Amino acid sequence: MMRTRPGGAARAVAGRMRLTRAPGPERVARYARAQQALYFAVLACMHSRRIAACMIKLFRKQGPAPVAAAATAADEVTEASPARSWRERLAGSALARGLAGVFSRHPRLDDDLLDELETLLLGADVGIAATTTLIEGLRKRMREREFADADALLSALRAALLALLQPIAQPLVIAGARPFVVLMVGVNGAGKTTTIGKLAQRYRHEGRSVMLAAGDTFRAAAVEQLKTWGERNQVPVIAQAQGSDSASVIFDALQAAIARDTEVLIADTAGRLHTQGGLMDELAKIRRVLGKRDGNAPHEVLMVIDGTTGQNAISQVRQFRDSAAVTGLVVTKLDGSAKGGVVFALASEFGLPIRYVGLGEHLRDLGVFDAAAFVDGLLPPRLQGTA
Ligand SMILES: Nc1nc2c(ncn2[C@@H]2O[C@H](COP(=O)(O)OP(=O)(O)OP(=O)(O)O)[C@@H](O)[C@H]2O)c(=O)[nH]1
Ligand SMILES: [Mg+2]
Repeated sequence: MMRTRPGGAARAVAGRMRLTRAPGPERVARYARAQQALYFAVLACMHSRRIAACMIKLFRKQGPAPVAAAATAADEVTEASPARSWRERLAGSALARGLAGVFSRHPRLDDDLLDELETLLLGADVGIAATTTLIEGLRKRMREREFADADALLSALRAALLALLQPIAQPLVIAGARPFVVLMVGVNGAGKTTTIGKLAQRYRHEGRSVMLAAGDTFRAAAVEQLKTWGERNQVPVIAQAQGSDSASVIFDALQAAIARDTEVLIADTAGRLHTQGGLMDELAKIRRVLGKRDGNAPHEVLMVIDGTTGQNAISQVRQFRDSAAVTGLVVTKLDGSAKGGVVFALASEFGLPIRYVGLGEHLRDLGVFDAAAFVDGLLPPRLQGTA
């Protein structure tokens, strides 16, 4: 356990700042680590010294960032394996692996267990606010001798994680409008178009009529990509040439969906950085244009978030929420190298519903977000269902 003494964090940083006389590449790596340590020492002033100590401990363990990402678990997802459990799919996440490690290294209830847990949650993108609430709650109850052993603490952790997620596990209900218009937004490569393909299949299986709008007119291959998903699901795709006005494509699709009495219209949009003001305004224009035909459209604005993004997801959601009036979230790629904790950070920060999660690249790899399945998929098996 890293006990905090006066000036302990500052001393740790100072130790990491001794950079002279190291060979070139090593010096660069040490400099990067020292910068990280310094950053978290500043955080220490802003928040609490104990959190900063955890951060420093974390980066000592991690060392420099790996140069290349490891292969994702999605590589294993095939037609033959559609029924893999949440646990199997989440097994690769840093949070699942870390939780298993912490509780096997600390079978006994003590401060070290809580300290390691705190370090793990911070490192797995759970975020400072949610981590502090979770750990302080558990620490208080431990001091009050509420837990008989580490298993009891694990049960309490499960309950606390569930309490954080349950309010935002609100499935998307397709009702109240026909066509029900879903507008997909998010940064580049988050998984919008793939998620549209998965949603189209899901809604088709529910017996609904579906239409897609190729509102990503920016990228040459985007229209073709959506048409491929349309063919696979046997749903029509309304598209225009690359470079045409996105709002007008989506408006045309709404007209067509009304004319054909289609139940669900899902509109793709080009990926954009949340910092690109002009492109964010385009989303507002799409909303305005749709509103001319149906004052309530879009009925759902789904923001797709790449689960491997880490804490940057928070600023992305903040910007999209304000510019595009996001009503629900989809977190993708939780099957791969995602740390997993970002789901808790999003829940604690925004309270926006998480509608679906992407658990692989296959059409069937989209789950309605289930708070209990998600938490149990991350926690060590011995705890499942005990809370
Ligand atoms: N492992 C995994 N990969 C995913 C998941 N969802 C999407 N992908 C992959 O992420 C990559 C990008 O997906 P797209 O659907 O093209 O992302 P996009 O947001 O439409 O990208 P742009 O149109 O460029 O903004 C593709 O290689 C997908 O196969 C998921 O849940 N798990
Ligand atoms: Mg796309």
